[in-house]
Amino acid sequence: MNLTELNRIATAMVAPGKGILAADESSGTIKKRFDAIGVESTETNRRDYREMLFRSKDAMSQYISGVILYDETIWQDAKDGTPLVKLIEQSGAIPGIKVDEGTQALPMCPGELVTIGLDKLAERLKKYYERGARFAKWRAVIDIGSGIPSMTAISVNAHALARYAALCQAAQIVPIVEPEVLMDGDHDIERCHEVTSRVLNKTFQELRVQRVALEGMVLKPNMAISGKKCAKQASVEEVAEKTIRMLKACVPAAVPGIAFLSGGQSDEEATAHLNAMHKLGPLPWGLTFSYGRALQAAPQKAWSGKAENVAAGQSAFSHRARMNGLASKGEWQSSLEKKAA
Ligand code: 5MM
Repeated sequence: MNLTELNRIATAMVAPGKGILAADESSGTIKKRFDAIGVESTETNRRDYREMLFRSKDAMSQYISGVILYDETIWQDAKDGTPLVKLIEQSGAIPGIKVDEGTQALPMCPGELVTIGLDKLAERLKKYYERGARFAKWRAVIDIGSGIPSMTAISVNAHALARYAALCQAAQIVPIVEPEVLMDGDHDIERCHEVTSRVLNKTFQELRVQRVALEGMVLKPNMAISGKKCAKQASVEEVAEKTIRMLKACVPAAVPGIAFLSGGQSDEEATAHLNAMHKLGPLPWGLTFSYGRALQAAPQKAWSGKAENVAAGQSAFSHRARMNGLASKGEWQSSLEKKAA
C-alpha cells in the first residue's frame, strides 16, 4: 500500500471549493428517480442521463472532485464510444465506484439491516482499479426507531465497513466510509446526535482494530439533524453547531476529509447546512459534500428524458454544483439562489 498516494487522492476529493457527485444509484433507486420524471429506466436512458452530467464542463471541471459510479456505469461507453470513466478523468475529476451490494435483514434484529458485498471484494477492486477507479464507497444504513438501533446492528455494520476499507487500501483505492443514520422518523436532533456519535465511535474503533490508515480514507456521514417527521425542526445554525461538535468529538484529525450525504434534505437546506458549518472554522479536516439527491433532483427535472433538454439539465446541475462548491468554502449566500432563479 502506498499511503502517500492514498492520502493525495483523499485530499484531492475534499479540496476546498469542490465536492463529490454521488451518481451510484443502484438499478432500483434510479428507476424510482426516473419514475418521478416519467422516464423509462432502460440501460440507454441511464447512460444518456449520466453522460449529460459528466459532460457538464463547468460543473465537472470547477466544482466536482470525484464521481461515485454504479457497477453498470463504470463499464458503459458514451454515445460516441468514449468510456464514461474517461469523460470523468478528462474533466479533471476522479472516478470512484460503489462496491457494496446493498442491504439484507439482520438476523435476530427485527427492522434492522446489514450491508453485504465482502465476498470476492478483493478481486472486484482489482478490476475496478484497472478500469480507473481510485476511490470506492460502502454505505451502512442505521435506522432510528423505538428500541433501535441495537448495538448489534451498529457493531456488525462498523465491522463490515472496516473490512471493506482495509481491502480497498490494500488494493490502492481510497475507501469512502459511509455509515448513514437515516433522517426518516420523528426523532429530534438530540437523538440523531446521540445515535450518530455512537455509530461514528464504533466505526472508528473498528477501523483502528482492522489497521485502516485514517490518512487514506474519507468519511461520508449524515449531519446531526431533526428527523423528517419531527414536529420541531432544528435551525440551520443548530444543525451546523451540533454536527461540528459531534464530528470534532468523534473523527480523528488524521482523517483528511469528511464529505456529507444529503439524506433527503432539500437542495437548498443541504447547501445552507454545509455553508454554516464553515462559519464555525477552522476545522481539522476538509469538509465538503458527497450529495446524490441534493445535486441531481434539479437536473433530473430539467432533463426529463428529452434530448432537447440536455443543456437545461446541465445548467441545473452546474448551478447546484457551484452553490455547493461555494458552501464548501463558507462563501454561499441564499441571494445567489434567487439571482439564478
Ligand atoms: C445516490 O444514492 C446512493 C445509492 O443508493 P442505493 O444503493 O440505495 O441506490 C447513495 O448511497 C448515496 O451515495 C448516498 O446515500 C448519498 O446520497 P444522498 O441522496 O443521501 O445525498
